[in-house]
Amino acid sequence: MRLTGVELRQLHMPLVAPFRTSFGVQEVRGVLLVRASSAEADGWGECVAMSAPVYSSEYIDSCGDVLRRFLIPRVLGAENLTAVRIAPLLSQFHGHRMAKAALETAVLDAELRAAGIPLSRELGAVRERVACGVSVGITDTVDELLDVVAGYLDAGYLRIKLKIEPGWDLIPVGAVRERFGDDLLLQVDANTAYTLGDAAHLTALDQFNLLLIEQPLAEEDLLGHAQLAKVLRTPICLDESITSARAAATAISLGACRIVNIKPGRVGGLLESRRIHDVCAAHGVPVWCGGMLESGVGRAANLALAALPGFTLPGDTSAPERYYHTDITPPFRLDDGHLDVPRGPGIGVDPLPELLDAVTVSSEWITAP
Ligand code: NPQ
Ligand code: MG
Repeated sequence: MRLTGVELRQLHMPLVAPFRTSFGVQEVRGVLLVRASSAEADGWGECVAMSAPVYSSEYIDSCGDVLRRFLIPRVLGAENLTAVRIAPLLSQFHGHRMAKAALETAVLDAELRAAGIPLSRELGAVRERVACGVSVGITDTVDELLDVVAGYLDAGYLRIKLKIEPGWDLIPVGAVRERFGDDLLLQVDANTAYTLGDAAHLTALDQFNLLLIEQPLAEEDLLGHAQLAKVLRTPICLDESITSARAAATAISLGACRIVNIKPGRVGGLLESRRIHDVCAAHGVPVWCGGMLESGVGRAANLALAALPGFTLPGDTSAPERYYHTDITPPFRLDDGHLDVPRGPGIGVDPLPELLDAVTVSSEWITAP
């Protein structure tokens, strides 16, 4: 395949309700979509960076810039381009994994559409539907949290993840456990909000029989997580820290985590995600698919990945109405707590032009000189 051009399209998607985490409140999702065009087929990739560098160092405009100036020009010239050649072609450029992931996914989608192969089959999926959990933001009161959780359980979600931070942890988590009982699959996500000095405090979470605590400490602090793991009974799961298969291998060897959250954007793409899945499987470490408030384009790719055998815990692959009034693809529907893995070629869904145009704020094409 040879690319004829790449489109960078910025979307503005209002959230159904503000989403509060330890790093701030989001009311709108800015989305950067990448479309890879070739004579055979077009493919789509969603860049999961946020508008500001508060989850990781990347943000939408940094991704647009590096894609436009460095990444896209490097792949536009390439003959016999395939998705597996993207990472080697881009390896001279450090970091910028979310930007690289979006470009790789767009090329992989185009390649698979041209060949008529579903992404799930290409990755090695063993499931036709995926068990879904939901991530619940910080609320103003515990009563409000209990109402929100009740609503998601009514909708069928199979696992609840509560966002926590210092000052919003033991009381809300205890209240949810108390109200919904011991059988509820419950976990928490701190998005790096604690320090090792909080270790004694965090051990009080052990009484709530959580599935896991996600990323309590800083992104770079693998040793700190390993020390924390010595005093916590609750398994530590890493999100922000796992930036590659090598990082996963290091974290597991150090005893910094017993579970891994895989997000293709954070690790540089679906192919690196599969390598992380394989490293974890070899160590007996369960994985689950994270979420970044994706539109239907990113969600479709996540579902294909989450259908791999090592994804044994419900992911943050929620239905679109959790976040949006209208999505840009035909809607995925939660059925008995599960979403179907798309069956069509590539990511298996197409953005609907009218819906896409309605939320598009800008578009530019980058073509070969
Ligand atoms: C996490 N996701 O696991 C993230 C972080 C996150 C579903 O909890 C706008 C865009 C708001 C991306 C809030 C979930 C976000 C975002 C949180 C990502 O850590
Ligand atoms: Mg997380």
